[in-house]
Amino acid sequence: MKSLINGLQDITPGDYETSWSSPSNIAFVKYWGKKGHQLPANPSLSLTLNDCKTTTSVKFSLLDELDVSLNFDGNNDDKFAAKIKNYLLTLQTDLPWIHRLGVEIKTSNTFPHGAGIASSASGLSAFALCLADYIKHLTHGNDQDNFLKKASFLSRLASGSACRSIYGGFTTWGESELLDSSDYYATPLSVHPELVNLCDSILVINSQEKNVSSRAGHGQMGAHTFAEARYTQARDHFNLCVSALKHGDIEAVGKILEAEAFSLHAMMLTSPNPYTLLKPNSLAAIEILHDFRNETGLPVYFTLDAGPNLHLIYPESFKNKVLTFIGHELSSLCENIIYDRNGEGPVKCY
Ligand code: 2P0
Repeated sequence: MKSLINGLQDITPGDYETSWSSPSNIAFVKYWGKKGHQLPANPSLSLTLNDCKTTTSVKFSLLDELDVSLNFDGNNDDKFAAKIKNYLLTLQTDLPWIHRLGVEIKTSNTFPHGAGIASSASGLSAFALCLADYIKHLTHGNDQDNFLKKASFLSRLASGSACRSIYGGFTTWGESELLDSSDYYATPLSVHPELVNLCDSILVINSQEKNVSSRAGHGQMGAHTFAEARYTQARDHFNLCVSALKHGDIEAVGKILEAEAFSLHAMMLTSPNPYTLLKPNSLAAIEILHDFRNETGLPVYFTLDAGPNLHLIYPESFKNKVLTFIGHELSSLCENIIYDRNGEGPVKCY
């Protein structure tokens, strides 16, 4: 496929300031393993959140050489600035004028670090939206559909899961049987009305920084004994999950949600360099949740990101009962609980 940002080599960059707020997302079918340059080994599917988001403002200017500064929550963050600089340098073939950009970034998150919420998804999609907005400004573009597609393309190159945060509700990424599916950018997915409003209560079991990054975890899939079987399973789960979401079958969705969480963590346990990110309280919470579901029949299911913290997913109509359950039976296992839900996607602040 051709790059979505080609034909822009001869632009002369100028001054521009923009700001975007972009949410995180939680994967129902997981992206775990890559091919080529930032392309997924299997299609994935996620729900965009509402409250857990990053707000980023960027001042672009014309300089003699690329210079990136980044202020995170009021403090300069050279490590994060270096990551953004490296990312921008990966775009230099399509955007050679990147070498002459001044990029002054201010960013903040609504959620705490280490809360089991993908800050790379919200943070890098917020930055990519600012960059896409700058390109749109420089090219006088006004095609909104293409704008979001380009923003998703640019987000993916920064962090795979970030490309799914560009749209609200459910989003898919990766080639599949769906129309307009692509490995290069994400696409929104419409679902049954009964499954539009879902809650995500995040049980923060442990907020310490994990000792194996997602990038390293993806890397281990290259030499993983079970890689091909996992990609086949993920494709099957993807098709089943899309069908269940369209039919409003929360039980079928929940079954896949939990199978995907276990598979993701099984991949880590069986990697060439095995590891686990789970904690004893992660397993204790899963057992309590399963007992509760067996006793009450309520449709509340868990999933896990690449970390020890559980995301409890359930239809909004069961909120009161689930919150009482969490308060009585799970809160003592947690450092903190974050209550989120489906969201509408990114917003331009100015
Ligand atoms: C996902 N995760 O689908 C899966 C499930 C975590 C567990 O995508 O290397 O930060 O930046 O493309 O997107 C986390 O990996 O990896 C991830 P990069 P990313 O949400």
